[in-house]
Amino acid sequence: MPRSGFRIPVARRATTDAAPPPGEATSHGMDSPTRRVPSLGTMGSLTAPRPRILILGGTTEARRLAEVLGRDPGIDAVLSYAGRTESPLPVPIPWRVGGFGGIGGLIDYLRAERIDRVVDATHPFAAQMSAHAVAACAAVKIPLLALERAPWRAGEDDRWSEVDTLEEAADALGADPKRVFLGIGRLHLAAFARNPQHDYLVRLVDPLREDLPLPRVEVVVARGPFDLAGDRALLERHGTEIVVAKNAGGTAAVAKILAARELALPVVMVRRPRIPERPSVDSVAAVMEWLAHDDAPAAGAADAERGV
Ligand code: 3Y8
Ligand code: NAP
Repeated sequence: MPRSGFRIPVARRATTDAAPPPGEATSHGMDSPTRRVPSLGTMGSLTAPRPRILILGGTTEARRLAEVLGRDPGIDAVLSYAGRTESPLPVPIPWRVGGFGGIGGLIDYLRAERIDRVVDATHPFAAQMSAHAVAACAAVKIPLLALERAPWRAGEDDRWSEVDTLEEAADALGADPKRVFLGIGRLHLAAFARNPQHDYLVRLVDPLREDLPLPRVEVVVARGPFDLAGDRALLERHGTEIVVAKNAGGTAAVAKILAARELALPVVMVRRPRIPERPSVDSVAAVMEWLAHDDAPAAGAADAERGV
């Protein structure tokens, strides 16, 4: 078992409130007007130009960063969603939804919006977006910093088997029919169609818009963050015998792992995909520290690049 990473709190024997603290998704950011702007350019500025930051979002950490930046008049920031869900939660800074159009599209966006720095606060499994950010920031010569949480690591009471892909996770379920909780979302459910004999419980952010490739499936529609009591009740109600999860890290999705531990259920844990090297931190405070210093590499090249 890997020794690094975020140690999942070991709950006391009795069911405790060891569930992760509720996420901040419902914090004051929720009541801010939705401000989807196509361009930071409309922000304008009567004073010296403020640094322009692109946050690649879609996680609790990205939200927390947006909430801090929303209170900082000295920085222009925009948060970006891919548009994977029907109604992404608003954040208290300008935000955009949709892909950029590959690495080239991201380069064009960075130049057109005169972005000075990028914070990649996407999910550890959003490997393509992160790889594109590395390539585009190198091409435009602007600093990139990743904000990412440490991976979970198993405790002595955990019964994990680790795999590298969703396909391997499907194979790890074995042939005998089982009751399986797939806590992996929607995008990779097709990998489990090879094992139709199991009774699946899946949890989706949005109601179903198409048939799932699984003949025996129950769907729960819920957006995290999740808590231990809720996930334990869900697994007990379903009679889950095995849990499949991605090693997302953080607190918002750990409840199913803690519930599996309490119920002594095996977990098939999908390791994180590889992401190209880039500087990274694991806290909003560290990002703010990085933003406060202009010694990040290549800013000068970026100016030359933009002919300013
Ligand atoms: C669109 C933005 C916030 C961020 C909240 C975090 C926590 C709750 C837990 C389970 C696991 C899963 C899934 C999950 C969690 C946070 C975070 C997180 C896991 C939203 C969001 C977007 C997405 C995309 C969505 C994926 C799916 C994955 C559901 C918003 C709610 C399973 C990841 O239907 C789909 O297409 C869903 C796609 C990528 C993975 C998959 O393969 O299906 N997230 N999730 C983002 C965008 O468009 O850019 O709608 O508001 C964000 C969050 N989901 O603002 O507080 O920080 O991780 N997201 C996993 O961990 O395996 C649920 O059910 O136990
Ligand atoms: P991915 O596979 O790494 O990226 C696929 C493509 O989606 C990217 O090349 C890009 O399209 C677009 N994209 C991804 N993230 C984007 C963003 N934040 N803003 C604009 N475009 C984005 O991504 P993914 O795994 O599908 O994740 C999509 C989003 O869901 C991300 O915001 C991520 O943080 C969030 N999320 C993902 C997971 C997960 O399990 N994968 C979990 C929680 C949250 P172009 O090439 O056209 O630019």
